[in-house]
Amino acid sequence: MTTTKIASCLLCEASCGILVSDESGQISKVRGDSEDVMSRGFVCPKVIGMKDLYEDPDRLRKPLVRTSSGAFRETSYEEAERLAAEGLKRIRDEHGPNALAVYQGNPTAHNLGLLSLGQVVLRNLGTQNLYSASSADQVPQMLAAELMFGNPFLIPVPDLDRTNFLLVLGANPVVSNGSLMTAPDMKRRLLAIKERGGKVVVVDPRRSETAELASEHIFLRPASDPYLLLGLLHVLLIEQGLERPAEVWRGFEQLKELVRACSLARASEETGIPVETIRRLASEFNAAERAAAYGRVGMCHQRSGTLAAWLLTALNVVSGNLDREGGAMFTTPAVEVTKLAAILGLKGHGRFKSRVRGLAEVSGELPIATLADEIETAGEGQVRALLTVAGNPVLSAPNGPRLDRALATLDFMVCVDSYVNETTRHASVILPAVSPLERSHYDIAINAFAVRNVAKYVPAPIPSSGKQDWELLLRLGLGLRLPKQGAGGTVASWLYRLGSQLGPEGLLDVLLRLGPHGVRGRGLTLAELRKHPHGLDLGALEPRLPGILETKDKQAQLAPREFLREAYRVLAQRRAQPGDSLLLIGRRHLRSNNSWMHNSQALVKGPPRCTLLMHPTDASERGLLSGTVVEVRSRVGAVQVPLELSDEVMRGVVSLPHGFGHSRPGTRMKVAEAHAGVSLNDLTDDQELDELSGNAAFSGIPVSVTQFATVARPLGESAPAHA
Ligand SMILES: Nc1nc2c(c(=O)[nH]1)N[C@H]1C(S)=C(S)[C@@H](COP(=O)(O)OP(=O)(O)OC[C@H]3O[C@@H](n4cnc5c(=O)[nH]c(N)nc54)[C@H](O)[C@@H]3O)O[C@H]1N2
Ligand SMILES: Nc1nc2c(c(=O)[nH]1)N[C@H]1C(S)=C(S)[C@@H](COP(=O)(O)OP(=O)(O)OC[C@H]3O[C@@H](n4cnc5c(=O)[nH]c(N)nc54)[C@H](O)[C@@H]3O)O[C@H]1N2
Ligand code: SF4
Ligand SMILES: [Mo]
Repeated sequence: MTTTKIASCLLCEASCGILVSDESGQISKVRGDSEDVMSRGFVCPKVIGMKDLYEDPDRLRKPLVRTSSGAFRETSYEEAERLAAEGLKRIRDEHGPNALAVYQGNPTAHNLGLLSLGQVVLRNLGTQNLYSASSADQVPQMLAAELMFGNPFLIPVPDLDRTNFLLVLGANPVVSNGSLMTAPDMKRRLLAIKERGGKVVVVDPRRSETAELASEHIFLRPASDPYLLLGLLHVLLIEQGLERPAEVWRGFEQLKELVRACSLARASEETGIPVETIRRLASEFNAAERAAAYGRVGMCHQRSGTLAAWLLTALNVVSGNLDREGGAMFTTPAVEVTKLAAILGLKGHGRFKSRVRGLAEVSGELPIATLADEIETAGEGQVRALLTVAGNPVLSAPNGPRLDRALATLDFMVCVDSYVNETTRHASVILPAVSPLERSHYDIAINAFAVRNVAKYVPAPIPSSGKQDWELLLRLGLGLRLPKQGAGGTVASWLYRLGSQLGPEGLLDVLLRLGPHGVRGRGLTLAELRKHPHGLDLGALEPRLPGILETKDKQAQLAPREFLREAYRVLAQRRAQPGDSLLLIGRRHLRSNNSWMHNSQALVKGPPRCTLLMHPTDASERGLLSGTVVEVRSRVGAVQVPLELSDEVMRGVVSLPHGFGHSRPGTRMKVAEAHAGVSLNDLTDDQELDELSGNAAFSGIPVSVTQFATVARPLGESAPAHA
């Protein structure tokens, strides 16, 4: 008998609606749901991962504990949970709360239980050592939102379906399927801009898949985005003398003064973009009836990532495109993440600093780039135990090998994850996470960044035999005698008690009722939402200023003082001459997702993807041939990888995908190990940070590239049997 269940694909931010068919207990098919309120039947090739993850024989079904011989042994949930809680509690009792660190990975963002109860537990641990993938990702955008609008989650989203000009800086939505811009079927939506007479302009050191379909692609030197933005603002404010925007904006004169200090010649010199191109781009952007500038990880992964995120929003403001139809807008999500953030202590920055490097927290978290320092450096508050949830920092953090070595020295480590991977292989206890098909779902985070206001709840399409992440964390919390008064204060501990009574669904119901579409709006509840299994459309984005501002004076800040100070400091420096170095950037692939979807045969097949892309002229200058193995060396390490020549990267730039490097001993992912590749983060530098937010500055790492071997066989790939 076949039954078909409505669900959501939880593999990326697009959150496409899917239909899961089950034939006598076996998943027979996963396909797009044509009635889904947002995706209307669209799915990408990665969707097969939902089935493959469920069926993957390497996925952990039982908890693992490490025995005295060093090997893992399967055990019951009861024993694993007890050992995990005891181990963490012992460290906390002996060395204080800061001796226990937490790292949360990216899939947390797609997990109802982890985003509701999970956060409540983790924010109640009372440790300052909270880390997450955010500081390898979007924390510059959060800090810019915090200082401009008063809440880290007030990040404007391009009104993609109504804009006539989309300027894309450091994002590749055709491959990533959109990020902080949730909109399934990105290709169609981008092409639609061109079809309605508009323009898509992509600024990227690589002619990406998005650049290929754009109206125009402009190469820029890695990590020079703030200069391009200063240049664009210089054209608008100084050359064209644009007027002060609406009353709600403070700091217009200060912004103007700043951009005056950056001449177009300087902007051009830093970015490698001709002055005339900067001038034309500024004019076209400003002249467009509705325009939105959008930036993502390529914009954030740089030493001035926060400056770039701020100036990008400033460009939207001064051109009159912020908070208006077709521009960059704020959402009205059914669960108000801004309020949740406030309750959990996520509002604020610089309230405490990291022990070793003195790096400031943002939203209650410290930069992942400094976790290894905190583990390695002895003294009061040294990190001795780590809890990881849905993350693989050995592959995702800058200078992964150093963190890898540091993890091996921990007294105790608990991981909540589905695999024994490069990180969890160090665990004392692994608590298995069920596959995405075994979880109910509501997108607390993603809906807050969607190009339409939508809400959708789905029960788990496949009944689970394992425990949910949130249950595991709640049990750990109980073992640690929580709630104590955590970073979020008494409200967070109250929420802990409430949440543990209600569970994620109960908490979700409360949050929906308290949200803008709840008692204050159309009376949305979870019961009501359940009646719309394909999701509920809550309307297009609407202007929301000044009502949503959370700054002290209820005004929006166009030129926050901290940002100005940093911008002048940066302007006073000159670009270091790279000498013979090439600048390394990353890339993503449609059939891959960070480090953890390389264990699906269907998704890894095809030519090897972990190659170094280099411009043919740079290669011939170094006497390097396509298909041979080169050694790439940075300050922190070296890898050997096959070379692929292409003029899609600009001269002086090389690109390696992130998320590979599956050849470390002790992992249990057979398919991934056979397609190991090398880790980009064996080369990236834990000392290279965005000054303001502490975000990892992955983009533009200086490297040298030399011949390693003339054999074409990619290292890290299995040798052919006859070789
Ligand atoms: N050089 C470079 N480095 C980068 C990036 C880059 O572009 N360049 N990108 C950065 C970005 S944007 C990000 S977000 C990070 C990602 O970095 P991480 O979040 O640290 O790593 P992922 O590879 O996403 O690994 C996710 C882990 O979660 C597990 N998992 C999946 N679903 C669940 C679940 O529901 N519950 C639990 N408990 N576990 C689950 C998987 O098995 C996997 O081990 O990497 C960053 N690192
Ligand atoms: N298929 C797939 N989808 C994914 C993921 C995945 O791994 N695979 N990861 C998910 C995650 S965690 C995230 S955060 C999102 C990220 O979503 P995006 O930000 O759209 O992801 P990327 O493909 O990394 O795009 C970054 C772009 O920035 C460019 N770039 C690099 N350096 C610079 C620079 O200095 N300046 C400028 N202007 N551009 C630069 C790169 O060449 C690249 O094209 O994608 C999500 N979706
Ligand atoms: S774009 Fe692909 S991976 Fe992302 S949610 Fe949709 S089907 Fe899943
Ligand atoms: Mo990310």
